[in-house]
Amino acid sequence: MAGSTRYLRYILFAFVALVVIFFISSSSSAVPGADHLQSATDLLKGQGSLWKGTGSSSSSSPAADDALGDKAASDAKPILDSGAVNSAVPQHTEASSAPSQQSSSPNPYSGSLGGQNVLPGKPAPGERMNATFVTLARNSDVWEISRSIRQVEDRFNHNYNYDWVFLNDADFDDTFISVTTALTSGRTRYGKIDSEHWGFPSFIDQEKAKKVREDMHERKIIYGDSISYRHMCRYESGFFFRHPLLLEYEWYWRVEPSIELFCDVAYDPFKFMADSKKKYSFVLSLYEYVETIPTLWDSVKGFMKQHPEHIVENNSMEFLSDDGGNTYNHCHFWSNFEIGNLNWLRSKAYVDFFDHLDQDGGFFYERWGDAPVHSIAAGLMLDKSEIHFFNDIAYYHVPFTHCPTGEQTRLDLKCHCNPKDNFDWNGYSCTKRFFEMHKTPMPEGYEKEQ
Ligand SMILES: Nc1nc2c(ncn2[C@@H]2O[C@H](COP(=O)(O)OP(=O)(O)O)[C@@H](O)[C@H]2O)c(=O)[nH]1
Ligand SMILES: [Mg+2]
Repeated sequence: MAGSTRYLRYILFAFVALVVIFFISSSSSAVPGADHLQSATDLLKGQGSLWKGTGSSSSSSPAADDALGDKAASDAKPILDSGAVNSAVPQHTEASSAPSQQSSSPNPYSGSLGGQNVLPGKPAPGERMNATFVTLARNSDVWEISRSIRQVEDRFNHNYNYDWVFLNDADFDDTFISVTTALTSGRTRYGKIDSEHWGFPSFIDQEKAKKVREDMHERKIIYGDSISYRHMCRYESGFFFRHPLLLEYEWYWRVEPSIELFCDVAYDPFKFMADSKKKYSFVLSLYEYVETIPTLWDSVKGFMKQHPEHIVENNSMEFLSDDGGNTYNHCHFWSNFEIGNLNWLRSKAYVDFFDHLDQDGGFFYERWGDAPVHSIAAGLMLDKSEIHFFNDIAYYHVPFTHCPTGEQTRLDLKCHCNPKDNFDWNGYSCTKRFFEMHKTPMPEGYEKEQ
């Protein structure tokens, strides 16, 4: 009897245990959030179908498909199916982020700027000048010019959104166009150079020009043997401002590949130029490599004789010559940076000047650079008050740096250049002469940088 009672007790205990287990499992759906709980297998399956749509490695792995045991997963589209990614994202967001409905850090700029390329920052108030950046470049310059654009945009143009005109003697390719368009905040425009403006003029003696290149090659003169470099110098000297795309603008800012801007540009230099009646500007000046321009000054003197009407009275001859114009001291403004007035370059005076030099053939029989050509033109045909030195635009083009003189300026403009690298007060710079000519005091702190 005792044995059967014990059996009965065991049966009763087992029955109660079954009832309790049943009760717990059926009531678990009432646990808050239980609808969203997934087993590890469910989670893996979910991720598997997401991976399926976004990468080739998982979809090409039969082992992974088998492990998931999910037909739908193995049927998913192979690669880069953005629909699959996007449709999965909201589920994930819903499931995990109810509290983030109250966003703790709204983007203050969203919706306020319109254009998709606009970098964070409010557009600066005020009018815009009829101005553009201009870059002459080859397709192969794309990554070097990208670095320059990013710096110009970060330090200045994301607040101003000026246009950017790119010029090339060949067609720009898709990569160049898409990368540069993505980096700029203003309109980008791409122009091909007319072959008439990029080539040998008919009056050039090809044999003579070839001999010059061979000779310069032997003498190891930089770019001495290059034909394309000569076309580039001639184009920048006499034609870029006449390109149909540039005819629409009054002001330009030239930007070359691989330059750096070290400080914020906290105002609109185009507007500054217009308001203060400037026509040409520079940040670095230096002495030209004599071997590249042995007869340039002879040609300039010929022009002065032929066109005395173009030489202004209050000119900068003192900057260009130490003997009243008899000889050239080789000082020039470095033209890889320029902010200037296109109407001045398109004026009869400048075009007469360029034509005169061009006829003398020195772009091909020597290796005249656009920097001395622009500088001499500005020095003789602009009033000296129309040429501006931008101390506050900090700039680098290999191998020289202009880092603003004056500690407070550098701090105010968040500069990241080392003032010790500033070239301005070095013996090879002509900037001191520019200050002496204007009889203006050197910027504060210049002695410490000599
Ligand atoms: N389209 C084109 N641009 C050129 C050519 N050669 C030079 N450039 C551009 O002209 C400018 C000056 O050339 P760069 O190589 O920087 O000369 P450097 O600064 O004097 O050493 C740069 O903006 C170059 O991208 C060329 O053959 N074709
Ligand atoms: Mg350059």
